[in-house]
Amino acid sequence: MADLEGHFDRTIARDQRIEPRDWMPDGYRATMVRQIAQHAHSEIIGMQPEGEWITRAPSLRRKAILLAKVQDEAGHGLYLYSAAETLGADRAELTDKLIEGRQKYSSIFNYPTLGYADVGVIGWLVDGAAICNQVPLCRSSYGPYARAMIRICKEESFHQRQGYELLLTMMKGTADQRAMVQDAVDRWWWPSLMMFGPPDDASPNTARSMAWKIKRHTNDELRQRFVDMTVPQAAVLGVTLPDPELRWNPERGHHDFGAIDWSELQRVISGDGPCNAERLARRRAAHEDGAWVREAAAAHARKAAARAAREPQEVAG
Ligand code: BYC
Repeated sequence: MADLEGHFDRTIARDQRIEPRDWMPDGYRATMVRQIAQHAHSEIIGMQPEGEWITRAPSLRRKAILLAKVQDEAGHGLYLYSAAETLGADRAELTDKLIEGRQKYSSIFNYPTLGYADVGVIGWLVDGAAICNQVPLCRSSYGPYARAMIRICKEESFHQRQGYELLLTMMKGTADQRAMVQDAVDRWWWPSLMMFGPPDDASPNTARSMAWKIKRHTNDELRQRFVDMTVPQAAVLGVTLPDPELRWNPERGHHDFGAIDWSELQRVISGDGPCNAERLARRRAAHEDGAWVREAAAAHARKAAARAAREPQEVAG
């Protein structure tokens, strides 16, 4: 046992990957399943806010782009559920936990998409925050998660650019279009900062996850990186970020920003955000509607297995 633990500690210390067959402490396995499952659920629930706009996209080009993006998110969910399965988690059980409200997903997807500019702002800010958070996870210590993250980040980067390009187009349009963009930025800015999680001094998991190199940066470090990255992009777009205290601090070499309303994050995480009930009801209905597909696939797999078991005997006979 001491040998196994020593091997695990040395693998982490050398910055090598922990793989599914390696011994790992129970706490490491539980943390990875928790984070990967929450991440997978976020991708799947995250299809809803933008998905609502597929039928209302203003042109065929915008519809094709949005469809591709939402499909990518389904794919991300599937890679991540597969990564959780390598840890012994059962995907059906994870789905049950999500639809019964026993496992979390990102707070950001509990806000409504009120106009088409929201699609652009989600791409710019939400996918931008996701990239900031996820690029370091490509170096996360658990191999299947880190590898899934490489592909996910490539696609998130395309998502971020499509959002920014959509907003640039709208900002070159009419005064009404510019007002729609500004309104969406005003509504999504603070929730985007909350995506990075509670402040470090109120984050129960960060220290352990940093020691295990699951997380490579703290929540506050990544939030700061996101603010620093986004301020110049807002200037190019010509939008105002809704924070009067936002300014460059030459001493810190970073932007200072105003206080985040952590009670709002707490409320949204605990199920009382503007769209929590709607998001879960929709997910639950989709799961129930899809029951016949799962049953048909399982019946087909049973028949194929029975046929494969019979065939060698038939050949022999
Ligand atoms: N929302 O100790 P902490 C996407 C929870 S999908 C909800 O700091 P940790 C996209 C946290 O889980 C983006 N819950 O935790 C998809 C923990 O819960 P437990 C999703 C949150 O894990 C479609 C508790 O609060 N990205 O990009 O060290 C379209 C205490 O927090 C949130 C990921 O999942 C939140 N915002 O750090 C477009 C990335 N924040 O202990 C885009 C992977 C915290 O009760 N995950 N909580 O279970 C991570 O990097 C980390 O898990 C977090 C939290 C930074 C999120």
